Amino acid sequence: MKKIIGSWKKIILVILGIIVVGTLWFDLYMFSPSSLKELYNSERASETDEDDSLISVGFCQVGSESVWRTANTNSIQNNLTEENGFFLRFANARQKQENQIKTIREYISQKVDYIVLAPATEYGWETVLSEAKEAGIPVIIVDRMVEVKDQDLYTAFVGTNMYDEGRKAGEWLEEYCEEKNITQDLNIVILTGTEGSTAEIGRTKGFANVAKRHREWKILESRDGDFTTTKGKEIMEDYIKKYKNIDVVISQNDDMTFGVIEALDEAGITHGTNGRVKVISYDGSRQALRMLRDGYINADVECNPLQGEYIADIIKAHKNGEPIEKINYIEEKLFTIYNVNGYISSRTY
Ligand code: GYE
Repeated sequence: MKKIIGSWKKIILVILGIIVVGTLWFDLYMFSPSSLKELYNSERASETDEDDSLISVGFCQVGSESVWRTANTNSIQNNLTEENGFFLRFANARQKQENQIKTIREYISQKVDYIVLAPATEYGWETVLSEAKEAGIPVIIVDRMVEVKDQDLYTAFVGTNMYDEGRKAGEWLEEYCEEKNITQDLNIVILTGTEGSTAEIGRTKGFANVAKRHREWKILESRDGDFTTTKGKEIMEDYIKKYKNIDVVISQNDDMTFGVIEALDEAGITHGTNGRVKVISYDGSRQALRMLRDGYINADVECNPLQGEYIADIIKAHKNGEPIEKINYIEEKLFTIYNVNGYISSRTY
């Protein structure tokens, strides 16, 4: 028994010894002049891993909710590169304005040269944009707009005209009805994008303005699908249960449309060129254009996500003191079965 206790004591002593020596060695290593130097250098590196000759840009993206959004992010990241004279910081706000506001404040404290903001919604930007203005940091608004009293809170806007996109969808339906001699009542359901975003506001207003001319167009319901396939499908399933005679579905982006189509297919309802339900979509992604070509979608209003090159040019021009336009709209098309073939193979997203 005594022997066993004796060897336990030895083992404990050895372990304690190892701990003491280990701690001493660790302290000596960590706080030796060379380790301290390394620590200091790595912190410095993250502060200054940008070259002073580069234009530093903090980009605040809405999220990654759609094919369109991914293409938009890629376009900006591929154009605001170091080879092109930029040092780009990127933040994904996961669809939340509060995250965007936090990121803008971080960019201000990091003293970036420019802030690029794709605002989730139109309202609620006055305070944080005033902070950027006070810090002397020009803000370029991209994709969606901000609703602010003082237009000097941003330097320029690069994006698309969402009101026009809505109008184009309405005019397509108008022409389609004329062409097919459809004069009876049309039951329409709408899936809108993120509430309060320019994409939702513009597309809704633009379409409504055309719809005003047609008393026979009955908008049964309009619901927020947040631009995602999952919500698009959920809403369409509800619409199918609720309304027996849907003639037209308007879905404010392709991702929701993919969900709409799944729901229609599962319910055995035909759609598209020769189908029962006419489908109008927005964005013009490659997958949607293929569906249009194959007759599952009737019309797709293009929204161009390839904005990186324009943004890079505007920032450079502004930096060089050249005059720039305040509002810069990118041109876009309307795709139908008649013209879609020419565009699919060159589509990168
Ligand atoms: O249509 C949608 C995306 O703001 C134009 O946002 C953009 C819209 C686009 O998520 O797919």
